Amino acid sequence: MNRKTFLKLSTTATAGILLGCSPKNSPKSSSVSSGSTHSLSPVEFSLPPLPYPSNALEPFIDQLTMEIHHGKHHGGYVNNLNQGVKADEKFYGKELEELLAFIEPSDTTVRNNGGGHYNHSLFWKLLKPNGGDPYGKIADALNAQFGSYETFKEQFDKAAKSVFGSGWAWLIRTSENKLVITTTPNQDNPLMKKIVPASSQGKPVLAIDVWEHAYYLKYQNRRNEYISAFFNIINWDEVNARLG
Ligand code: MN3
Repeated sequence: MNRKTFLKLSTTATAGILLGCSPKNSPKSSSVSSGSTHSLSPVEFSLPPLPYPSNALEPFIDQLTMEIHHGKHHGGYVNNLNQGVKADEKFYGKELEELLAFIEPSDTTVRNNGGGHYNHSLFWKLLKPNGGDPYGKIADALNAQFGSYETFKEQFDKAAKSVFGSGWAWLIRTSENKLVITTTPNQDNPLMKKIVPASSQGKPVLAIDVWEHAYYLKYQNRRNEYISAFFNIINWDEVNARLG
């Protein structure tokens, strides 16, 4: 049998099977299929307000940076995400975390902007004025995993400095319940199971945005000073809540 005949036969066979099923299953399968196509609509994402005034993190992060970062950058990710989701039915009905686990590397718009929306929504909550040193569950966990808070700080600081160009440094809780420091490029994050390596996958517990837009107005090229400042404004209540 040549290739053309084979293709023709297999097409006919498939069509025959489908047709053969159709009289018996038609009402049920057609209602299931129309249900899954038409009952889902694109989820509309929105920009969450900052959980504190835009000048609350001064002098570590300045007011203008917060306003542009939140209103323009994060706002832009939300708008572009909504456009990207509307453009393809495969994204319909999916909440944000589900969407991040679902996307493939080639889903560029949803990857960049869905990541941008998730990462920034989390980042605002992870910050607060006068954060101080860790306490409670996270203090114990950091001591157990890294030896001391100081050692954790050194390693997290080093990871954040090591990101080349734009990206994020993370503390994640892995499926084996370990705390691990990792980094991702651009707006990728540890929930993107089909995109980031297994070693970067887990539940985000702490994160720092090291894109230049997060610090350039105040710190210019001095990323290391911005990273040092970050440790003064960590919301350990939120970190403890995320440890679960
Ligand atoms: Mn940012």
